[in-house]
Amino acid sequence: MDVAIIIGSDSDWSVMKKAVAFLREFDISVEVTVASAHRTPDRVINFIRNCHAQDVKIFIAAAGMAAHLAGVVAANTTRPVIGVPINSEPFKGMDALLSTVQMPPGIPVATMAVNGAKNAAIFAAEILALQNDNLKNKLAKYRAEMAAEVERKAETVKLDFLKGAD
Ligand code: RP5
Repeated sequence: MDVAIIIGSDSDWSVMKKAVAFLREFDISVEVTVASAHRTPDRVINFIRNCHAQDVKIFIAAAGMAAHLAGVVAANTTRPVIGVPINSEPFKGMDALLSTVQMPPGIPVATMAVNGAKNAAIFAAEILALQNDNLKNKLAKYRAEMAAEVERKAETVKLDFLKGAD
């Protein structure tokens, strides 16, 4: 197994399924579970142990509010942990962002943007690509397609601009 995703609640799934979609598109093996650092701390630890047994290479941990899930995952593995703060009321994800990104020295979490599920998957792919040329080529193609899309958008806006559209 390449990547394990831990979400703090099923309410995080609608955001995090975008990470799963990207990883599957790139043929990266992934599994997902719900485990909460504060509601089910033993479940988090047991899942991480099980992932180690399956040689999971990267963890992605996503939680909202001040749940500290990614930090707890990072405390229990030396494999890379990517954190995704989830947007929620009343602080719009700022609480989750700070609880994920502001890890004290010694136990790092690579923190993405609030709701940054897709970038978490891309970042995981980039780490795996260090030892996988096929994946490296796929990522290069993905970037080239994004660049081509910007060129198409630029052309569309330019044509509209020249027509004097408001
Ligand atoms: C966090 O609390 C979860 O990650 C979720 O984002 C948030 C709210 O959880 P639910 O009340 O929706 O289960 O632990």
